[in-house]
Amino acid sequence: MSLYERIPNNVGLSSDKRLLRALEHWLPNYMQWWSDMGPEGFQADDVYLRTATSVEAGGWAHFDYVKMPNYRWGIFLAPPEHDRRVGFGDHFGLPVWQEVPGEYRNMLRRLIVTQGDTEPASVEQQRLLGQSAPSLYDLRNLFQVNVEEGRHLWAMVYLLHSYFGRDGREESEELLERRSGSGDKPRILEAFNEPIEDWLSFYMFTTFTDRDGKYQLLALAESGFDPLSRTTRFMLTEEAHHMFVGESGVRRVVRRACELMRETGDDDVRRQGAIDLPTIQKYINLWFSLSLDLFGGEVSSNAASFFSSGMKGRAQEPKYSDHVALEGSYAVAGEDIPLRNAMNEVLRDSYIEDCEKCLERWNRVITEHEIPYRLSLPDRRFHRHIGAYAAHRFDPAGHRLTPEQWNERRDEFLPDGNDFAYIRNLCTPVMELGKIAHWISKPTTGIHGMPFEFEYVRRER
Ligand code: BYC
Repeated sequence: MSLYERIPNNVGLSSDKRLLRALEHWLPNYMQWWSDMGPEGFQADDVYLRTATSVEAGGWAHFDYVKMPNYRWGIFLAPPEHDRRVGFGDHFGLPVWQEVPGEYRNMLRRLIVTQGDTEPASVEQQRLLGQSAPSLYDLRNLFQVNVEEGRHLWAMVYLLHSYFGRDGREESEELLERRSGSGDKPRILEAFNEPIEDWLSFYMFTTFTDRDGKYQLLALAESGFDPLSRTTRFMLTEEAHHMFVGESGVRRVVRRACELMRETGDDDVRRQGAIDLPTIQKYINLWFSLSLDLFGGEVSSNAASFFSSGMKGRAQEPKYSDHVALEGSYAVAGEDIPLRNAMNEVLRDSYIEDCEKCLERWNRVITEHEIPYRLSLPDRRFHRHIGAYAAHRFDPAGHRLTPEQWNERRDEFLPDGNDFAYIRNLCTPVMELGKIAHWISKPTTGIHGMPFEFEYVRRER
């Protein structure tokens, strides 16, 4: 089968000789990377996966068993919009670009590379998790997320190969060379160098870090560079499932804790082999704060340039009334900042609002069990490493602490070595059909109309 027949696409791959040549070179390296850094120990198994085969709203995905190395990673752009215009910034109202505008080439390449870098990074972070999955259903969801992150890398590599010539090809190779957590060639953004060694971390990551993905993709979907906008719009369709995996995963852990608290009358569910609510809170503190850093500095001239050039907007830009943003200001860390310089903070605010809704849904489970406890998001100042709050220490309520106070109290706020070890020990694999680990409740429905008891992963025998 020729290359273009193996790659589902709606970008006219069969007649795009330049792209085909670039992909022919890149694909073997990608497959090598997947074999080295993709999920370890499951490559020969049949996994019930969703594959994107078109961009039709009703039927874009196909579900079937596939071995992960045979997954058909494809290239899809959302359909073009007739007479689309730049929606914000200095070029507001002019026709969108179909080719890279020369004066913004470096900026655009950097945005695409930063976005692209996160995709393989997350696969690397999650590489060993399959070996401790709480059920076949969860195992399948992990692999679904992994193959789609692989496809999102393809989406960015498509842009680099098609629009950036030789340096695009070089960047595409480097995307396969950096490694999450590596000392000499780490991934670009910090949260993507953090280890994910247990399933609570995985659910937190897919809740909070994938949700940063959603907001960054929404902002890029507004781009005046039309191929970037169309690519990211389709990526958002897949991203929704990743956040579902995270949010419902945490909800099931919370539910299990609550059930055991009610059944036994004992608040310390660690004694029953489950995860207690205060530990869940510490994980929220960790992953929410790491994900807030991904929005960059509160005051950023880079963000102002992304906006003025029309390359990166705000999430759902049409809902704002002023798309030029030359006059407004935004309150940041107690000061009024020219609006364009505050675009990272504007996006972060939309994100925080969305995260709050997630917390409400988790708290509803606790309330249903009549347990007097509430999970909450820490203050935005807490545990930050990027931006205005990075230089100081704050508690989760946002009160400033001295370095000594922080050192003394750090383990109240964030998981410590014992917490991680406890959770890791709980995560022993459960691979029997229809079975689930003791520390998490079953999902209410399965995948694609299948029951929980479905054989989502057929282990190689
Ligand atoms: N870590 O002006 P500043 C996803 C750097 S997740 C390390 O404050 P700027 C996914 C910055 O590069 C979404 N470095 O921020 C989720 C700059 O460096 P230079 C990924 C950082 O430039 C789960 C300096 O600090 N997509 O899709 O506005 C699974 C000053 O920067 C960090 C995107 O991020 C950090 N956290 O950057 C799979 C969209 N933050 O110039 C996938 C593309 C900042 O001094 N990226 N720096 O060398 C962007 O739009 C922007 O680059 C940022 C903010 C949002 C990252």
